[in-house]
Amino acid sequence: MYRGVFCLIFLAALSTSCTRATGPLSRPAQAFLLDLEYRHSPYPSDELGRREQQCERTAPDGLALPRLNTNRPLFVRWQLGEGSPLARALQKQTSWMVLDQSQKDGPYDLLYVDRDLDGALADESSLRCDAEAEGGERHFRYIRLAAPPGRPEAKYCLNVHIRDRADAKVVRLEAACWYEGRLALEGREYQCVLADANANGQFGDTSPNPYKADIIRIAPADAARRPDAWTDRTLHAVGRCVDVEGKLYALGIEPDGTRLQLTPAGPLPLGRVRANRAIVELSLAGTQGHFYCRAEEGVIAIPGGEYVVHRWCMERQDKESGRLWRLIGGVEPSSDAPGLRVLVKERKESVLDVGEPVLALVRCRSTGQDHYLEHEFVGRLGERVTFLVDGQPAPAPQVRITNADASYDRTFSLEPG
Ligand SMILES: [Ca+2]
Ligand SMILES: [Ca+2]
Repeated sequence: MYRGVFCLIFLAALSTSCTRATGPLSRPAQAFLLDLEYRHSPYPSDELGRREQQCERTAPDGLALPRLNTNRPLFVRWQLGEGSPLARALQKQTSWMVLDQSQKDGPYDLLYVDRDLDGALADESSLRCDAEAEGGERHFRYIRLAAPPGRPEAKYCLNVHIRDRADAKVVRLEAACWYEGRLALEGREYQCVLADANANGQFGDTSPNPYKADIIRIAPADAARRPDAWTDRTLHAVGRCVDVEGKLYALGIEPDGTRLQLTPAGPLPLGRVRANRAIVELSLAGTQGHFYCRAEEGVIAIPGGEYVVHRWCMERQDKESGRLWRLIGGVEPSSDAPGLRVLVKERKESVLDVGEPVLALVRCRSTGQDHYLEHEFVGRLGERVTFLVDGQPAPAPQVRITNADASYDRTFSLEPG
């Protein structure tokens, strides 16, 4: 089995530590404004993000509970952003959920959510999980919170997934809603999608760890709806600035997600990052923004700040065939270890040690008479690496297995999947 990883999306994380991108918007004369519309789906795109956290065994003081079947309920703390309309309606930043069992010693298949945002669970009816469990997870999808009277902005859609193992009771909270709209920007139309990737009910969060930030996609309106994750340059962890086709804009986002503002940024003081000479592109993300930079001789210029490496790309042309090989490394997101950090000082040069050598790892797993081979390419930081040839996935690697007297000699193709 070939365990290739073709996904470089930013996944949001355990912690809710984040900072706001902006306060309420004030409009400079040259700003581009966009009103965004609310969208929701029980099956949101992966890029909308999610966060994982442990369940808790005890209820907070004063939480009004429904009548539960189980005497071992699990509690889920949903930490909301300070500027979230949900927190304003609730008048506090923590909303609670409780998981129940319909049958003694059965799975946690019932969930109570404070859908009317009154701070109580006693008035809520139970939600039952989907019949199908996948990958050891049970799913409560499309939980729609009802905006209280007078607070139409306090609407939200949430998916809750529970991994219910003996050793771990973990929930994954996932925004099942987002905001989007069309933006005319200097003669061109763009599709904007704004996601609450850290699932805290608030839009426009930045973070030093971009995997805990929210996400914005600004793509030409005629671009593919789901671009290839390895080569996409339209998806950005939210930061102070956003790069739209080479031009920098200061980014403003209303915390309720309804409005976006882009203001042309003046010249920003830049620093340089020097990487391997074969690096042709570096993608770095931090509170300043998330930038996809073309490199010259392995060097990029980028606004000063602290960044996390999101992706790097090397290119090499086959002299005989003329085919262009691209080697792309993506740093896997993780909750508290976002990967390699690089500090960029204005008018100074930093060194970033990424690129070759790349290791081809093969693991063998046996279950009785069946043997499974898992393979992946890994960079020097442990990042996942993929190969493209003329823009297409490279042919699957092969493994030849033989024994001492060659009575067994077979070659396997390690296809993805
Ligand atoms: Ca309630
Ligand atoms: Ca958020």
